[in-house]
Amino acid sequence: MKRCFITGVTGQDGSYLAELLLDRGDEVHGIIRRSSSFNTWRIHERFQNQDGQKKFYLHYGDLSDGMNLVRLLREIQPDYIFNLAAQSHVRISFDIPEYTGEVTGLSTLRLLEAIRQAGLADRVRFYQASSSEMFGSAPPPQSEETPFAPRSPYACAKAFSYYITKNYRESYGMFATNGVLFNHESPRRGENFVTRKITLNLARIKYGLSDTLALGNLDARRDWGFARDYMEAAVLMLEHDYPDDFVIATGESHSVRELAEQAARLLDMSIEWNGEGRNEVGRDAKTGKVLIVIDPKYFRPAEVDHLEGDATKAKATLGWSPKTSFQDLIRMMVEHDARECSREAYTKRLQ
Ligand code: NAP
Ligand code: F7E
Repeated sequence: MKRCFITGVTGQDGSYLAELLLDRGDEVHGIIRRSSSFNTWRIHERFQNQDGQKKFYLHYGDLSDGMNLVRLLREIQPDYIFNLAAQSHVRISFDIPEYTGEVTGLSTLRLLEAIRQAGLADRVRFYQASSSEMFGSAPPPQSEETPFAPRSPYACAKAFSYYITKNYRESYGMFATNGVLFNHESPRRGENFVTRKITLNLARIKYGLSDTLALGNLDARRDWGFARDYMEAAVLMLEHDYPDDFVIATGESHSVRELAEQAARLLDMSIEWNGEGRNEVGRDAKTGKVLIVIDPKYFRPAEVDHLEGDATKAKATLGWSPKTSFQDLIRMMVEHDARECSREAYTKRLQ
């Protein structure tokens, strides 16, 4: 049984990771931020300690509060620390660059220092949620050998976190590992990331809950995997014999356009594209109704055109490989969102 400490436990990845660890019999401690509205919907229903079996504990905490982190680590004495907390939205990082640098970058250093001050540097195993965004404009396929070329405040902050993690490994001999994860998604994905935005809003259109979906760059390509598979990799990294840096990816990429077409097909709609650039629209081929429009507010000041990872090292060293195909991932997300929208539409009809 391992005692685990997770920052970002209320997020997509944190919820899958906590589930995986609890299912193995581990004890899980997560920090949550005080918020004026509930932010625990991804975890609450799932991990109540009702059966007396699951060892799941929440503590108030924020990555910007170093003293609290030291106190919590001293009290909890974790074996594993997973640093998943971040301002994780790339486009929004252009709106709040300083805050993103603080939380997504500097806070990793704060947490690593808290580990040292709590006297845990020699025994704790630390996982840093690094990102394929750090590769930015580097051509695919990207691997552990690819030089970083970050294209956003988010990516620059993640690059700082990557290097400081490596630095603490080299300077203090800490078991500090970077998981360089390519995009990973799920029905629990935040609604303003493009996969979930598409599956949810096309389902809303299908059930008459909204009219059109506004998107940005349709031609960006990403390597999309399933969040739960990627959290399995995070655990394998901390169970490995030595700390290292690993790329986690499916090795296959698709454009935003292909993603929209695939999600529409699963909802019995077929998209036909007309026009160019900002005037391009996606119509339902059967009815001619406009389903997708372009809104320049979703363009980024600097775009990352093509991410496609090479996870050969993780496969060879950790024995990890993705279990879920792109098609199955999108089907899982569409089915989830269609179910929710059908329920909402039914309730509305009754009112
Ligand atoms: P997410 O859903 O946006 O979750 C982010 C988590 O961080 C939430 O629990 C959030 O808490 C917490 N958080 C934000 N600011 C915080 C602060 N100041 N103090 C404490 N907690 C804070 O992100 P995700 O998709 O699960 O990703 C997990 C991590 O992996 C992130 O670091 C992300 O940058 C990185 N990553 C993600 C991907 C991906 O494709 N998903 C790929 C590579 C790397 P609230 O609920 O209170 O907001
Ligand atoms: O955008 C394009 C957009 O916001 C993907 C985070 O988890 O993965 C994620 O970052 C692509 C981009 O993810 C819309 O321009 C088009 O090219 O879903 P996204 P991301 O920026 O790749 C990395 C690995 C992380 O580490 C991050 O934390 O889709 N796109 N139209 C759009 N994107 C959004 N969000 N909304 C649109 O309307």
